[in-house]
Amino acid sequence: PSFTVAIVGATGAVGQELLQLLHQRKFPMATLRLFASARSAGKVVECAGTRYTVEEAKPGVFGDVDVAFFAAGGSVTRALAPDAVKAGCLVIDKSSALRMQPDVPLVIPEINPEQLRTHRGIIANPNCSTAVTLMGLWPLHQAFGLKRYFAATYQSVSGTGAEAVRELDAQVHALVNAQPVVKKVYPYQIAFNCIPQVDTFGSDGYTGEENKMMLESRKIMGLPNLKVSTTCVRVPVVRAHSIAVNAEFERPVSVEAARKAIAEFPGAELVDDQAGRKYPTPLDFSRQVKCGVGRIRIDTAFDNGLAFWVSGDNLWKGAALNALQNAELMAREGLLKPKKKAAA
Ligand code: 11C
Repeated sequence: PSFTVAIVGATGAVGQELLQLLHQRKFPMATLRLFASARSAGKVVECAGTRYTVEEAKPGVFGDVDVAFFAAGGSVTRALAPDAVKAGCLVIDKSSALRMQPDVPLVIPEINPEQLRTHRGIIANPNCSTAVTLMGLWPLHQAFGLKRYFAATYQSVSGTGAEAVRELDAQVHALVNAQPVVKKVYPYQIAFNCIPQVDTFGSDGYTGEENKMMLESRKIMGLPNLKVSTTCVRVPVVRAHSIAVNAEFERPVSVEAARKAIAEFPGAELVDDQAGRKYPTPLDFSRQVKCGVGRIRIDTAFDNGLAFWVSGDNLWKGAALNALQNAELMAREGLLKPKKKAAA
């Protein structure tokens, strides 16, 4: 079957990636409609030789839509997702608004695809740092049984959005030309610096991003009591997040068995060769379907512990690609059905 597909937030960073990926991966589309705020309505966007006119996202537009990808932030999801669900449209949401709601499955298709069968109109997708971390952690959990993990993230500016990418670029240009640096998006200069704050602080001193990594890891892996402590850091990288992870397991570990588990996991690519100085970097794993895992070694501070490094595209596996993979799997398994029968 072919579907009537919508992207809500089509002009944003994640929406633009979705538009490309829907065409590149040949999602079966009868029609594609692009929605954004009233400000962007009327704008023409071209992709794969087709010109799309952006429409205003508002209640009442989802009548003929089979599946809508929401990539416009939490407030738009809260305002419009219930209307889409009422119209019988499946919502695949990239925002953080509904992820922790008990009746909303939060799905990485390589980890908990069975949850796709439990939806009530909305499927949530994880935060980008969580998604990339779990592409290394999940196969190791399968092999050894995860007990707890610590992590530090190295997050690219595209996670903040297109405006932050422009800010990094402008600051680099200013600095190499001995001109004053302008800061708007971040409170500190991001060029040639790193900022140990992603999102706002909670009363426990952890940031929203750090809290999401803990709560979303528990929900996706089905480990409600998992202990997690992370430090999330913004670095002057344009695209792809990296995470240094130290994890403790129930059962004895070995580097060899860990490498095998990673190599066999469909969401990861093992890049781990000390002699050849091979390990994943964000540049190498930008616009890649898999996340790269390397620097696997026995952790010296934990019993049954492993340390590793993972890099993955925050706009792909961390956002648009994961959302699309969920839709692809639902279409393949007959969980997504077109409202209109194709004309004979
Ligand atoms: C960042 N992880 O890199 C954020 C962006 O919960 O989906 C995505 C926020 C989210 O700043």
